[in-house]
Amino acid sequence: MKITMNSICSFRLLVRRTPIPSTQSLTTMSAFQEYSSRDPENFLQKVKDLVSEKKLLSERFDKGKKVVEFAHPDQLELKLGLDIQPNSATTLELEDICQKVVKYSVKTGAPTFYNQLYHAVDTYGLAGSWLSDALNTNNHTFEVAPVFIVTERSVIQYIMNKFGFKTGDGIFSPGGSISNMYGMVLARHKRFPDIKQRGLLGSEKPLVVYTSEESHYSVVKGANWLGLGTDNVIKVKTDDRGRLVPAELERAVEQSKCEGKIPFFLNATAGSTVMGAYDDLEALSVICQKHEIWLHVDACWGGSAILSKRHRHLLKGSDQADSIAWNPHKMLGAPLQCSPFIVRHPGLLHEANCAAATYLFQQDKFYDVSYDTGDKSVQCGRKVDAFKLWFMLKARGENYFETLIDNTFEQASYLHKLVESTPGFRPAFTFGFNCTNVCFEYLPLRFRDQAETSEWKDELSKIPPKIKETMIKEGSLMIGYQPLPFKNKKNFFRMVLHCVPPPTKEDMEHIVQEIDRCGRNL
Ligand code: ABU
Repeated sequence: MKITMNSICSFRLLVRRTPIPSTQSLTTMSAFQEYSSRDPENFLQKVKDLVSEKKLLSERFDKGKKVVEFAHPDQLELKLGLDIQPNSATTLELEDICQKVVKYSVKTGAPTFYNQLYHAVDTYGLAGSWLSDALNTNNHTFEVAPVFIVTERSVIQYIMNKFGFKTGDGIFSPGGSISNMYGMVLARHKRFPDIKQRGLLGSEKPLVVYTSEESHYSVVKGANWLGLGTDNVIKVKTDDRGRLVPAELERAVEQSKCEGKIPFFLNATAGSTVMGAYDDLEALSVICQKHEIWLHVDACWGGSAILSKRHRHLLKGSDQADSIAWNPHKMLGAPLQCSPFIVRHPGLLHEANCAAATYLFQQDKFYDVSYDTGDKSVQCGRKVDAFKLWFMLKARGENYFETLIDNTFEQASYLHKLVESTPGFRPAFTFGFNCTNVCFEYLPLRFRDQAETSEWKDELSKIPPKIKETMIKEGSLMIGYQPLPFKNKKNFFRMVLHCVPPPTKEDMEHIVQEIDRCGRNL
């Protein structure tokens, strides 16, 4: 029986009015007794204790523990007991499930997890996340989310200042891919406001999007979702560091114009997914202004450098961008998801997205309705993502994050040097590293001092997946690998360094030793 407030009320009425319970009411009664005998608050405390006991939080994670207890999907399905029964599970069963969830989940707080562009969570960020989750608020109007609405406004203003926007607006979106899509929608609305109402049908000339060959795949997805067509995404060539070549952009734009198309959107990247490339925003902004193209910066990965005096030069020219996407849930360790999107044009976010729901955004409310920010969003239901970022920035202070970011870049440099100097290792690219991604190749003994023929390359390409399989099955290290066809590269490793937990020289040395241990005799 599904327990709802209605069924509980019916049960209460039943108890008052029916002296001898029927079979049906007995079932209801036992379900209700089970329901009311539960102590969910105590259960929450148990979950918190489990998090502490298993040392899941980054600052205290035991380095010797496995990063993952790997089980194949079919094994895991059996272990977890995923079937939903008519009757409730007991508290003991639930505790067992929680233990298994922790056991079989990847420990992203381990100093052996470098698989993705996210890592461990900042503990104060997590506190902010738990608090906002517990208050279960929808971040659309001031009347239901007063604290979170003002927090979002304030932290958006803070981020705009950091990236050099003197005016503008912003919103937290559900991930970088959606932020990049926000950029496209705003670009289109600014130039062709009629499309909002009339749609794309009847537009004779295709709108063209430009992005580097090294950029994130969400740009292609966005072009699909917005009806622009993936054929109208032009992947512009990059240089040896993975940066979009401005002259190639200019050439591509001229070409589109000759074909009768309308260049309207450039996605520049600040910290690309694999090579960590930072496009030259100053040079690109000049081209964009000349051709009336919106300059959006996907700074989801590399944007955190803005908090470091030593590294913020990588984002020089960000003040010229029309919009910027940044994911503090990546390098900075804010809880997933945390994706602020900012735009330099005040009012545009609302204008492009508003649909004026009369049941939410009444204009005759008694308070300043400019604080009802929900109509700027494509979502109606929107989680509170700003608060956890604001809370961790408040708790830690800017100097703390600056120190962490500088350390992360220093450790990336140290790892790059290790890769250059350790037998069997070599950088994947001659330029070194851009952001805190360190790309390298590993050669088992039998590959060393051999002619590097295409057969040799094909064979070497099989090594990263094999090493990775061993490491995952042993739970010793998680690090990514990939080919990069447009750079004529077969599989190589990509190490991604983050701020939390702060990587150390010892961690970097462990990575090299572990790969060598698993791979030297392959
Ligand atoms: N949003 C990009 C994530 C891809 C990666 O972690 O490699």
